[in-house]
Amino acid sequence: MTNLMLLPDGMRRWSIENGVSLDEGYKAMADKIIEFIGWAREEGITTLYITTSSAANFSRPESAVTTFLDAFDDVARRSHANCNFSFSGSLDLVPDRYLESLEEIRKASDTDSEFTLHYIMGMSLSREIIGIFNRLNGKIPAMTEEILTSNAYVPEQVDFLIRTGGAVRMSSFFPLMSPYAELYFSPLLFPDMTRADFDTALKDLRQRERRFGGYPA
Ligand code: GPP
Ligand code: MG
Repeated sequence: MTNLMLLPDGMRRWSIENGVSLDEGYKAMADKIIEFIGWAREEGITTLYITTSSAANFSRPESAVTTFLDAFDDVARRSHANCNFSFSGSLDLVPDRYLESLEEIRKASDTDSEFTLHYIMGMSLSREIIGIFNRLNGKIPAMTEEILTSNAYVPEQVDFLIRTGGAVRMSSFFPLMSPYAELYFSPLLFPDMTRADFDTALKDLRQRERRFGGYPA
């Protein structure tokens, strides 16, 4: 049981490099994610988390926000029939029509599937923690790791994380309660990623010695 988180980055630059609109760039992302889901499933990944945006991404011009939300909605629509689909995050930032659409897709998805596709929308560690505090303040005697984990945007510890686009930073995308996530940074713009690139990333991640703070076995 291995889960993977994907941070697909680099679509604006890909659009410029290829002389196409941002919309076309995000369409290329959507097609690539559909392929990526296939690769992940073939490799035995049980849950694929995709960070659809950080909270800060919502301060982009409305048309750019609509462009990425439409693309992710399209991916969920195209893939939900044979996977268990869900989503979480700073949902107060997401316009209602997208939430309604994703909720409909979630309900129609195959909840018995052995593979889960899960979107994390509007990632932000501070918003996540503030949200948990405000929701539970006065309702629990004390915070525990279990309560924190079960209220986090990502409902389990992330095993592997792949970020494309060349930035070697987590920005707002750090998954809470995932201290031992193995990170892989690729210089590729996401729509350019190939199966061979994916295999290289996964091979690298799989050969890491995961010690979770202990001594080597
Ligand atoms: C960013 O591409 C991608 C998204 C908004 C989806 C999630 C964001 C992550 C960083 C994972 P972009 O529009 O920022 O392109 P570029 O990096 O070329 O500016
Ligand atoms: Mg970017």
